[in-house]
Amino acid sequence: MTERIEGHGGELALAALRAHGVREMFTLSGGHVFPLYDAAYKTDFPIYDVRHEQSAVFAAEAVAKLQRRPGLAVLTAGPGVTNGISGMTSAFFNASPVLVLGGRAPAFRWGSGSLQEMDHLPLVSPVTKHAETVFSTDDIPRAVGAALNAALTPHRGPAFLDFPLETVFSVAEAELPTVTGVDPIAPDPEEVGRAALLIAGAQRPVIIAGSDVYAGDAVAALREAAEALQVPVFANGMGRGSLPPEHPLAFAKARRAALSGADVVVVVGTPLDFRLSFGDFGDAKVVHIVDAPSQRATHVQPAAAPAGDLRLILSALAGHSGDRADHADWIADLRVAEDAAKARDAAEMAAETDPIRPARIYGELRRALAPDAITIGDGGDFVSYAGRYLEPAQPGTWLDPGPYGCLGTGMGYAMGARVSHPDRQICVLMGDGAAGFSLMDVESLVRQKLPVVIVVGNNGIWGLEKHPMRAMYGYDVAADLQPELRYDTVVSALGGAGETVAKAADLGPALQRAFDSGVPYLVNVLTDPTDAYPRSSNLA
Ligand SMILES: Cc1ncc(C[n+]2csc(CCOP(=O)(O)OP(=O)(O)O)c2C)c(N)n1
Ligand SMILES: [Mg+2]
Repeated sequence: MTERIEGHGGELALAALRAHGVREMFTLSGGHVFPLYDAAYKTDFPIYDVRHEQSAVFAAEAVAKLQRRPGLAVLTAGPGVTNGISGMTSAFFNASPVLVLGGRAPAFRWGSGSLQEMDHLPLVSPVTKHAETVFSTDDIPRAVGAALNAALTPHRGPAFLDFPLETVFSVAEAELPTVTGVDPIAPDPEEVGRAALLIAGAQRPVIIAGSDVYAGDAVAALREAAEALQVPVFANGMGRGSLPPEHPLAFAKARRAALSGADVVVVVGTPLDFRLSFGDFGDAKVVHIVDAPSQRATHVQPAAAPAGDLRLILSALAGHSGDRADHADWIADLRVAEDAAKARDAAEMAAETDPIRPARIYGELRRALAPDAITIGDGGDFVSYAGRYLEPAQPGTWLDPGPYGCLGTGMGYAMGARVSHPDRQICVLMGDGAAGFSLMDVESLVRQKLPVVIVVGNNGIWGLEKHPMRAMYGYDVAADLQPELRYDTVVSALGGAGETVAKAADLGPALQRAFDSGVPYLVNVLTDPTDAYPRSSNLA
């Protein structure tokens, strides 16, 4: 059954978007996309606007990541689209189903030099799963459906459409295709069986669960597989919190001991990239479980690499009926390492130093954050500390920029998180350098009544660059920021509120005021500039 509808291009697009479960748009104004606004305005479809297009795409990405449904950004022709490219690229690296709709100069006088005339496709094609210019008004619903289908099909990712001016302003009648949903990709049962045998036969297996476990709604299946096969679980990205921290198989700190001691490393739903030493775990065999065949690594030869729906694969592992080696001693050894590391961390998180070290901020935050709070990291060292000290209690509550590592996600992700979860705590952890990319969007948050708490780790430097540069060259350049800058008064000037904290004892009350304030509130914490995150590689 198909439904026929009539309207201008914006109305046809919006009808198709709604049918596919899109519930809001993030945008920055431009005449080329007015019909999309007109359609939204007339049907009470929420519009959130920002001060830089990259925040619109990051906001859409946060919706996609947190809610596992498509997020939508609408960008005007030319500079609107080019400003969104870092956001699209991040979504591409993060496998986030984001749809970007772009305006486009009129097709009928293409080449004559219209305002903002630019062919976006060669720029966006390498970082999207589907990129298309829609030349005919009645073709818009089909194109929207095709783009969203591509975005939602594992391995997920962004899609892009642009509409020449006359396409989106003209009126047409079109068919609204019925939404069928995305079929799960069936894994090869032999490959799954091979993986199950390897894990069950291992003496010291480890699972590392990544973002696609959450994106693929496979959290419960992961837990069943881990419990059935008795395998310790570590997590990264959106996979963090997949097992509650108190679960006997949940680990976070003993990662080095686990990876150096393991004989089988099972990596689920995340690439074998720099975060996982490129899949090189010494003598350990690697089982790489991915959500689509395209995600099999080409630079390593895993012992097994099942590809397909992660729920199906993990449920099959959970159902493994053959023998299983006893992993109790291995789990107990890791628990000893985990507890020792936890005790070290606890001491650092309680340390009363002057100036404040980042660890203490996280010690205080852990007390202030509810289990379902959304935490967002945007920065260098300060965010590495967040990854180390914060322990997400639930999956889908931790947003980092992902492997593309783009600074500037902060306010966009915060907007998308607030829209997704109106009643939860939203807390952005920002380096002072990172703050420069998106802080102006506090104005958008204030104006649209979207309160969030921003905690700035203000060390007055681009810390993650300054320390390695000094280590490498003995000097550093282009790595300093204004010391003790009052980022809190920037937020106050934009209509929010905030305060500067210089003493560890003042942190707790400041965070309390921030979460109670009901407005965008920035806690500007002056931190120790000599404190460098300990890392093995100097290049990040
Ligand atoms: C868009 C972008 N530009 C530059 C970088 C390189 N970079 C990574 S971390 C970092 C320093 C971040 O400094 P800050 O936000 O102050 O955090 P800190 O390391 O000082 O805690 C830089 C410049 C990047 N990842 N992304
Ligand atoms: Mg800094």
